[in-house]
Amino acid sequence: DCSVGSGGWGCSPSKRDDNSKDKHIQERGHSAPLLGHKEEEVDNMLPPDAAGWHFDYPVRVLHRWKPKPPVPEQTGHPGEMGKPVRTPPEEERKMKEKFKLNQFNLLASDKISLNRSLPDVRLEGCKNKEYPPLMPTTSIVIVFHNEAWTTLLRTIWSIINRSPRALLEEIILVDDASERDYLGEPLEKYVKTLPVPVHVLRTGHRSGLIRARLQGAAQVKGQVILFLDAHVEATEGWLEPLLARVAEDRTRVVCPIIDVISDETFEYVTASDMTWGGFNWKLNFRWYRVPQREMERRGGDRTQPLRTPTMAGGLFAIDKDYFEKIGKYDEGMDIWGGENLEMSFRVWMCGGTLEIATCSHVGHVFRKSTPYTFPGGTSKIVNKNNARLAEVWLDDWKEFYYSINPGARNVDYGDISPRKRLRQELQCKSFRWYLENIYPESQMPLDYYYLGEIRNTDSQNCLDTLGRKSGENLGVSYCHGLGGNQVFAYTKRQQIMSDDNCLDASNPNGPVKLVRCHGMGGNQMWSYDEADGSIHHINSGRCLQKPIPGDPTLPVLRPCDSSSSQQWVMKSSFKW
Ligand code: UD2
Ligand code: MN
Repeated sequence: DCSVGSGGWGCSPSKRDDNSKDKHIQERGHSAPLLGHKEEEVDNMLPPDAAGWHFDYPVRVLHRWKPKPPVPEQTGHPGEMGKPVRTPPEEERKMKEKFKLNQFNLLASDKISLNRSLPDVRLEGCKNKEYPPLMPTTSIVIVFHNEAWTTLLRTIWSIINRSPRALLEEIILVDDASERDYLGEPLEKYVKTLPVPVHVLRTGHRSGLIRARLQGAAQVKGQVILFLDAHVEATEGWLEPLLARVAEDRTRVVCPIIDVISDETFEYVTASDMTWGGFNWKLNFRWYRVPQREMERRGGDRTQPLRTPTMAGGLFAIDKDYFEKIGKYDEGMDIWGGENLEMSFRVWMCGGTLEIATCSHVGHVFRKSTPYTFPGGTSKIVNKNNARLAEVWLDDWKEFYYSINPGARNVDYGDISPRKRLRQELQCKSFRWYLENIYPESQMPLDYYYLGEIRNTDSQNCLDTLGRKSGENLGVSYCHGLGGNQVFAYTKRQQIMSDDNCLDASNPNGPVKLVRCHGMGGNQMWSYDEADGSIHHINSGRCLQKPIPGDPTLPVLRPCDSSSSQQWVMKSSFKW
C-alpha cells in the first residue's frame, strides 16, 4: 500500500535484485537535508517488503539487516547470564584495593568473560515485535577517562555480539586524557583485532565528557549517533528499537531502559519500565514514576515508547543531522553534569521528542561516588554547567535552582550568548510551555504565589528542612537569609514545597513532615492567609505554629487562634 507512510520516497518495488543480502542495499551517499527533501528517482526504490513502513530517510542511507542470535552461556564462568560474582573472604582485601580504582568491583569485573551471556530481560511483547527491514546505520560514540579495561572491552563486545552487523557502522572511542598505560597503545592494538571498525580518538588534554563527545560526533560516518558510557552492557535486541524510532522520525531522541549492573557484584538487575526522567530544583536528574496520563497515551501498552521529560544522559540515539541542527551540546560545559538536562529541555522546547524505547535494555554500572578528579572542584564545575543551562533554558524558573543552591549564583558561567542565539534561531518554545505540555508533574511548580523563606513573627525563626529527607520532620531555625534549606514555594495547588518534598501532616497535632509531593491535595494542602499570616492545614483545619517547649526545632499544628506564634511572613512580593 503506497499510501501508508513511505516517507515521501514512494514505494515502487526495486528493480535491483541484490538487496536481499545482509549488506548495504546501495552505496551510501551523503545524507539528505532535514526539511523539504527532494530526492532523485534512484533514491525512491524501496524493496517490496519495505513498503508500508515509514522512513524519514532516503533509501540510499538505509540498510538491510539480520538479527543477531543470542550470546551463548559459557557454563563454569562467573557472572554468566548476568549472575552476581561473589568474592571469597581471602580476596576481600584485594577487592577493596581494586575498588578504589574505578569505584566499582574491578576484581569481580576482571573475572567475568568479555563475552558474557545475559538474560533476555525484555517484556514478552517486545520479543517478537517487527522492525523495519531497512534501517540507517549507527556509529557508537563512547567517551572515557581512566576506564577499566574489562568494563570498556565488555562494553565493546556486548555491542559487537548483539548488534546486527549491517547496522553497526563503527565504534568511536574517545579517550579523554586517561592516565593509564593500557588505554594507550595496547588499546589501539587490541581494537585492530576486532571484527568491526573501532577508532580511538584522543582529546589530548582533559576536556570533560561533553567536549569529548563532540569530538567523537564530528567523526561519525553512520546516519545515527549512539552515545554510550564506557561501562555498559547491551542486551539482546537492544539496537533495533532505538534505530526504528529514529528511522521513522529523525527528530526523535531515543534512550534505552537503563538497567543496573551492580557496582558490588556485577549482577545484571532489570530496571522498571514504569519510571521516567525528571529533575529536582537542584537540577539533579531523578527517576520518577510514569504518570497515568502517559500510560493512557500509550494505550496501556508498556512495550510502546515512553515520552520522557528528561533523560539520564549517557545512553541515547540521535540522527546525526538532527544532532547538528538542534545544537549538538553546549561546548562551554566542563567535565561532567548538566548536559543531559540541557539536551532534554532543548529537544522538547525546540520541536523534537525525547523517548525511552522500553523494548531496548542496556545495563550500566551505577557508582556511588565518582572515581575521577574534577579539575577546579566538583561543585564549581557542576554549578557552572547547571547555571549555563538555567540561564539559557529555564526562564523565570531558574530562581528555583538559584534559591535552593545559592552557591551557584556567583559562579562565572562564561559566555552563553551562542546558546541564547541558538534558542532564538530555532524558535524554541518557553519553559512555561514545557512545564504545561511536557511535564505538568514537574517538581518545579507551574504556578506559584511565592518562593522564599517563611518566617515566624513571634520567634523570628524560619521554617527549615534542616537538610532532612522525605519522611522526616520539618524543622525551624535561625533565619539566615541565604536560601538553601530555608526556601519554600507556596504553589497555586496549595502545596508548600521544598525541592521535591511537600509539607505533609497526617496527624492533626503534628509533627509536620516532609513527604515527596504527590500532587493530590490531601494532607499536603495548605492555605496561607496573607492578611493575618496564618498557614491553615486544610484537612485538619488547624494552623501551623512555632515549636512548643520540649522540642525547639519542631513546628506543630494547633487550633487556629490568631496569636503571633501562628503568624508567618512570606517575605518577598508575590510572583503571580
Ligand atoms: C550520568 C550519565 C553520563 C552523563 C552524566 C552527566 C548515564 C548512564 N550516565 O552520569 O553519561 O550524562 O550523567 O554529565 O546516563 N568521562 C570523560 N571525561 C570526564 C568525565 C567523564 O570522558 O572528564 C566519561 C566517563 O569515563 C564515562 C562517561 O564520561 O564513560 C560518563 O561519566 P560517568 O560514568 O562518570 O557518569 P554517570 O554515569 O555518573
Ligand atoms: Mn556512567
